[in-house]
Amino acid sequence: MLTDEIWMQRALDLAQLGGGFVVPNPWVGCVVVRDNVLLGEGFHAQYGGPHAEVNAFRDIKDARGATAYVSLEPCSHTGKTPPCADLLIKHQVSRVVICNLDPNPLVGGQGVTKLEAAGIEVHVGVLAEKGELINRRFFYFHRNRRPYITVKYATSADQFIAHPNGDAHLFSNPISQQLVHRLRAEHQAILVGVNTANADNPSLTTRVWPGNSPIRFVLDPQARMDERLTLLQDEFPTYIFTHEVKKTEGYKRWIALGSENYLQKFMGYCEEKAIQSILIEGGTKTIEAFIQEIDVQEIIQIESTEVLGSGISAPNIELTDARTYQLGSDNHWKVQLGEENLA
Ligand code: AOF
Ligand code: ZN
Repeated sequence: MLTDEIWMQRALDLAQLGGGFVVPNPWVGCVVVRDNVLLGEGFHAQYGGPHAEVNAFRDIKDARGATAYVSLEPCSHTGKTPPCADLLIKHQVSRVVICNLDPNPLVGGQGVTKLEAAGIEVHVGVLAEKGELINRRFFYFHRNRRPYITVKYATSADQFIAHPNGDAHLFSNPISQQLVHRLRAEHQAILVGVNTANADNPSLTTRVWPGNSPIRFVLDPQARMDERLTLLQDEFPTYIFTHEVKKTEGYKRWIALGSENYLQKFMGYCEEKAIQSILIEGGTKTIEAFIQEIDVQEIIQIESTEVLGSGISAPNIELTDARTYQLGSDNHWKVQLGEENLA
């Protein structure tokens, strides 16, 4: 029904207003409509905060006989808030339209069962592909029980990522930089290798886009990180994955994985800790290792128009299916595999 799609689009638009504040929860929006009149709307605005349905119904006095459009199956579990399916039943809506079912085992179809048992008509799958796209990291994690991995790197036009001596070069412009920070806020963790950490002294936090900072991971098998680095000196947590070294100093933790199957063990650690998504920000060796040994779901290249002539080569990846966007006069943003979320 066309009306269903129009209202669901509204719910999806609202969902995305959760921006960089909801990870590792999904983006969820909800609109309540009766006789084509909008009675209320809301979205999940913050991790641990009220669910979309709670916000949508907050100011509604009478929703009897209304239709609730929810971009994700209403929850059936008592988590940080009571089950949203119960809230819809209490308000006596007569119909619930859902974009995607919730693969989270806590919910997994039971939201629908609960609603139907209460005599509410339930319709699933309106604009399902759009919902799948915006919450692709959440869905991937719950279906596969392993983190969704995005690789991101920035290059010159001649495909170098740094100067020959390893010194960093700023390829991004203010627009692509904002998008990078948006990506950081939308991933649960961010990862670099020790060479990038030592060469760039990055902080890996979210600054030029509103949102939370990801958990910071460094792959440092031989524990070679310079102790003066921001990653070791600031007040935020950093997890350093080594072969042998195991210790804790304040918010900094060194985790020993052994030298055999190191990357596999790292993934095992992430699965155990339920890390939903990881943004890999370099460098070339780390990115190539993930592409060769681990399944990567999304690749993003920022390509500058600048020519370096020589330097450290970019990862050897062919972006055959990439969508390309021009950002400003001197940057291209290429996205491959998972669809882009620039819309
Ligand atoms: C959300 N927002 O609007 C909906 C969610 O820890 P809790 O209690 O916040 O529950 C989180 C789970 O609830 C989440 O993983 C998803 O399965 C379900 N639905 N979550 O954060 C919402 N509707
Ligand atoms: Zn809920």
